[in-house]
Amino acid sequence: MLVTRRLNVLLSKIKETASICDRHASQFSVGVSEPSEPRVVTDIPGPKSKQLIQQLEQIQNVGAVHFFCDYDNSHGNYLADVDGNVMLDLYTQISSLPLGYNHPALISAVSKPENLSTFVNRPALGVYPPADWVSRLQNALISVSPPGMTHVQTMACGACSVEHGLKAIFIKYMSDQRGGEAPSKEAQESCLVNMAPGSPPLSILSFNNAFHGRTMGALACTHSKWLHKLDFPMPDWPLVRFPDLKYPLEENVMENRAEENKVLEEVEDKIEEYNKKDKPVAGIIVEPVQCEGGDNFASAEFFQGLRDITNKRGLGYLMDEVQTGCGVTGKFWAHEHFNLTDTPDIVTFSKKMLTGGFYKKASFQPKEGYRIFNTWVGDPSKIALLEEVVKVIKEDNILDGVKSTGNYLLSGLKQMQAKYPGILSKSRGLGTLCALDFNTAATRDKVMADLRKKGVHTGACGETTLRFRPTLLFQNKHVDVFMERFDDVLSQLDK
Ligand code: PSZ
Repeated sequence: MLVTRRLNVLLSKIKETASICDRHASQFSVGVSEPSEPRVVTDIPGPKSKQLIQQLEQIQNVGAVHFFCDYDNSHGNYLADVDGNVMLDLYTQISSLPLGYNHPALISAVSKPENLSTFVNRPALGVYPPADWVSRLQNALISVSPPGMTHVQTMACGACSVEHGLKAIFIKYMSDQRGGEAPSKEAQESCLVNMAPGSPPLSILSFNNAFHGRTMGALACTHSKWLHKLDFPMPDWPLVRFPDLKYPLEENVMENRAEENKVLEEVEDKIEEYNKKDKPVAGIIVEPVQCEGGDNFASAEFFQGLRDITNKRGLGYLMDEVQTGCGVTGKFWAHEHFNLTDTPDIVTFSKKMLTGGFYKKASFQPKEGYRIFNTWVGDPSKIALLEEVVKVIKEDNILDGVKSTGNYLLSGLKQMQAKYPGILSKSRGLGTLCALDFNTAATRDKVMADLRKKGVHTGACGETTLRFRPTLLFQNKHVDVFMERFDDVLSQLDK
């Protein structure tokens, strides 16, 4: 009853906001009502946020808390805080909001009586799935699976998905080594004490500046910031530099191709080196665009090169789409832009997909049950929400909107770069996954702080990069709100 009452309050608030909100002609219909511009009434964090931060500090470290939010009063692309400030949100909960705040389709899914038991009962899905589990998986996940991928496994978070994706690669590698035979008694016993042959000294190749999560296996493949890694023992796994490309990509094709070919050679050399020192490489993990590490792009040819190397050597190829998936690049999966001749073996997802998990080729499906497993293996209530997200994406042609807004955003960034050449460089992007670099980290941070004062919330990545991670419902009118304030802030920098 309490839930229903709260929902009703939320619904009526949303209707109320809808009636007072600006409804001027929009570029494409997104079914949400939201303010027409930011509103800043206090410092951010304001007094209420500061008080709550102090209280939280009694319980937790608050070093990462920016401000406290008022989610009831956040709508679409606009995030409200507890002090009554309303910000255009270009960072969206670390890139994890597909349809913005309080989207009517999601509110309606939560309010439907037939969904009640899905939200109330959290089953151990691997052993006791509900009757509608198969159809929900089909609607929410299989209907948007990357081309050629038929199997999917749900999980909790991004790191958890990477962790289990890596395990699927190790299982496949060792199963191939055994020629499909069952593991020996010696293997079964030795793995219990972390010894070979049951615990083989295999490795995974990853790239510098990569981010794949913070659990121990995923962290071994993460190389973006020392804060993530310090103090943790890590396996000796091969690391290769990610191509360092020149932007704009379309004007530096030959030079970039040479750089990527060099890196592909380094990948082959590194695999040989680790095979020789008896730490055979079982697979390669890579992001289609390196996000946390600085929005670093590489070409379709580079990712095809990695596919060729892994296929030639019988290694697994994990494409980590935790941050790039769910349509943000204008295609549902970023690696679809690469037109690979053969799909990756594993594709991990989380963030905008609302549930974690990974797609896998049928050949990467373990034979035995309980090999890729934990208590919940995901959460059906997240799948119920994802089902709605996927429906909205398809019915409202959201990906066309992402492409057109992305083009508009990138051309705006290029104009800004031309206007402030001493400060801005390397405007780049695919869909609305856009970024640009600053001359120094200090300037970037100052611009972000000044933008916040004008009610625009942004995110950083890499050393000097400002990145854009808006919702899929981000439109030209939101770009205009941002650009006006961005220009203002940049023009004031030297004054
Ligand atoms: O500081 C952090 O822990 C952050 S900030 C952004 C992320 C994590 N991104 C998460 C992420 C990712 O971008 C990619 C490509 N792979 C895996 C992950 C891990 O996802 P979570 O955070 O859900 O474990």
